[in-house]
Amino acid sequence: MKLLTCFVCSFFILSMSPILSQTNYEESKVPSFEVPDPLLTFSGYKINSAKNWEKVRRPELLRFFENDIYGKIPKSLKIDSYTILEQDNNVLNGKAKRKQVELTFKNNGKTLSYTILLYLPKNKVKAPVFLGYNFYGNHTITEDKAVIISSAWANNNESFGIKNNTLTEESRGKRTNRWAVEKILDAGYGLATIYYGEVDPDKNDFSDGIHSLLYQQGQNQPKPAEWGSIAAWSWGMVRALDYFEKDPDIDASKVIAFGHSRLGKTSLWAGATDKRFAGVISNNSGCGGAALSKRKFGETISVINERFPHWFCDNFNQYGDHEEALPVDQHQLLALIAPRPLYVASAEEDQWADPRGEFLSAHYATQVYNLYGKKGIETMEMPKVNEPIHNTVSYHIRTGKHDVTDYDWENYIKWANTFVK
Ligand code: GTR
Repeated sequence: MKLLTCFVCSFFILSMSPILSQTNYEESKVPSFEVPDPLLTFSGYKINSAKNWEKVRRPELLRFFENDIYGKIPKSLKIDSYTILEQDNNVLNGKAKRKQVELTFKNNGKTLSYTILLYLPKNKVKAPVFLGYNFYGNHTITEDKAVIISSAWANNNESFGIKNNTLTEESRGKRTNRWAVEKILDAGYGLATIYYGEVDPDKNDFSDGIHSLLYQQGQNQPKPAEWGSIAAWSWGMVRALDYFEKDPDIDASKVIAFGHSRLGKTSLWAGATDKRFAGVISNNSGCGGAALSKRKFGETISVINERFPHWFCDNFNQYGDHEEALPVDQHQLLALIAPRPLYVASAEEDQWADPRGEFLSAHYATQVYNLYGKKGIETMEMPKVNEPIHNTVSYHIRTGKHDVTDYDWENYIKWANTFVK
């Protein structure tokens, strides 16, 4: 049965997608390419101070990523109201307070709500917080029976018991392995998580989610330079931060944006667009996240846009198989986070996300951190597996696959203790 499933699976993948079988996994086949200089403006002016970086270069790079990669948010929209749906000040064996807070947004006669699940260290007055989305609902990150199951659309997943695009009790606690809740609390941090599908369902359909609240009359999908889903999810993190500023239990000046994979692309974009995030973690974010696009190793722009046409703005399509035409690369996205602490993490078996491309990106972003007198990834030599480099810009590659593990969290906590707390 197992063999049969594997055979059927690989047959399906290969026959469905010739592009996947053409994926480059060989370093010798990485094309030679020029790494765009973060400190050289589009008009050829060399930046040599943090002041000029912020005044001239940072804004033009941000604009480029907005217009050509993730897409612009058409207009600002504030929280209409928030409701504490539930609170218990003595949970997880007396370790934590739990809150479930619903944020509501209104525009165009439409309403969107999403719920933040918060675990906060019980005896802390104002806690620093890790904020990150989850893939299958807040109730999957814990066995805690009180966590509300979202009624938002979800991708079907048999092993999680998700049928008819509906989340169920069956998946409660199924993702506890990815969320080191106790370790986070023991270190004096809170954890805030949101089911990403509540902000924008992860499908190529722009009739729902937050996009639909901000259309002009007659519009039913974003314009070519307007936001895709990654920008929408990032927006949701930014609005959560607005709420944190009102919550007396949270230190809103110490919120770290965390994300894995597509949600790592999301945490990077959130950190780039909102300087209030005190730090950013990219866990295995790969193509369109931390990895350099021009290396064409593992997932590429054309592949990601074909498989997930809704993630980026339509303007990004022009660079599929034309990476050389891109005047930027992802290290400049990382540089937009400077001088705030940044952690890029890879996994040895996650070649699809191009660990070396993620590492080099952190290295090339470092020159911007250096302008502020901060240390990053100064070397071009990749560290060995499980030998992290901890600086304001940190990096590790761990053994194992595309995932979030306790090892990752232990390192994020160590780094946060030194550079964020
Ligand atoms: C993959 C996608 C990656 C990554 C991943 C995930 O299929 O190709 O870019 O985002 O999904 O989010 O799990």
